[in-house]
Amino acid sequence: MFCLKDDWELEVPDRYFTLEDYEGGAARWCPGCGDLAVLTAVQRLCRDEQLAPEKTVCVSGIGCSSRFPHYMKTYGFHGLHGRALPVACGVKSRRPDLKVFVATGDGDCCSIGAGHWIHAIRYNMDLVVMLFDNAVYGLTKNQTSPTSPVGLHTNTHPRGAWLPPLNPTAATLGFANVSFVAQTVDWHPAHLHAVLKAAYHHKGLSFVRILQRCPTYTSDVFAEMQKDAAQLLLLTGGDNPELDAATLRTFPNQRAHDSRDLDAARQVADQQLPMPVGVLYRNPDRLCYEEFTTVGLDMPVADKLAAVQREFDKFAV
Ligand SMILES: Cc1ncc(C[n+]2csc(CCOP(=O)(O)OP(=O)(O)O)c2C)c(N)n1
Ligand code: SF4
Repeated sequence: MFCLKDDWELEVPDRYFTLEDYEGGAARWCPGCGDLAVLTAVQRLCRDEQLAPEKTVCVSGIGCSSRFPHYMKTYGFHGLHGRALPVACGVKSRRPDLKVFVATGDGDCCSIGAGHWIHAIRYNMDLVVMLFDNAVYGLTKNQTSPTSPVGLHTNTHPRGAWLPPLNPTAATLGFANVSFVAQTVDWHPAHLHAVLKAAYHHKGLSFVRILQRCPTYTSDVFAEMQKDAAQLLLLTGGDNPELDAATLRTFPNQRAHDSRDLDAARQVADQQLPMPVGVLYRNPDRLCYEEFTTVGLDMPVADKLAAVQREFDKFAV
């Protein structure tokens, strides 16, 4: 047990957690917002994996999607815009026993938080990072984000966005020490749940881009994909989750994909139509930074004090 004194140890009886055990405050997202689907998927995952709520932490930055921790009855940290990842890394570096989920928007992660994004991928701590990509700044009411498509009319670009959008999966696959990259959509609950489950079981940072409906500001961006399943390409085989026959039938386009092949993953990530969904890349052998940051955490206090004293003694005059 980390950071708890022996006499604080709690007697916790065996419990079976139901969905209710993870339901926090009533969600205040707009009707039809894809964030609700992701919330439901994470609550189901926690229930399926029987994660103790007091051993689970949801961390976020600022944005509509970053309201996520309020709606989970777990520990939570609703932090500063762009700073979800350093907070999550901090939690993991001192409490590796906690299960940590990160909710971050395309503005939060790919704009103001981009520097932290690069280094969190490199640290590869055992986190599930969910990028809620609605292609816009939602909370601040409709500004262009790094993933907004060219031509999207926003308050900052009323005549349409000019710049080519950033591709979050392709970018992540270019960062050092990347270990897991997946893509899914909020409107396919079975696939969303299966991908989040695969992400949870991966040891290291699992980066999951979720194409997310924002009916208030970007209702057109994913509309065709929602109507026409042929605009999605289901990746199968390799480290992709096993899907049941009924779910498989909902994807007219499928392709076997070797998720251990980084070059193949980069090629798939560059593809826009049909949009690939599934595990693009997984490397279970990447180094995880918490293996270093947690060394000595379970040392008895007397040994820690003695070690500190030895260090001070080196400077004694
Ligand atoms: C340092 C700082 N800069 C700017 C803001 C204003 N702000 C709050 S949320 C946000 C963008 C939210 O967009 P995104 O991260 O994509 O999340 P969404 O609301 O779309 O889920 C901005 C610019 C802020 N709160 N703090
Ligand atoms: S503005 Fe968009 S992202 Fe924000 S709650 Fe409403 S629908 Fe969801």
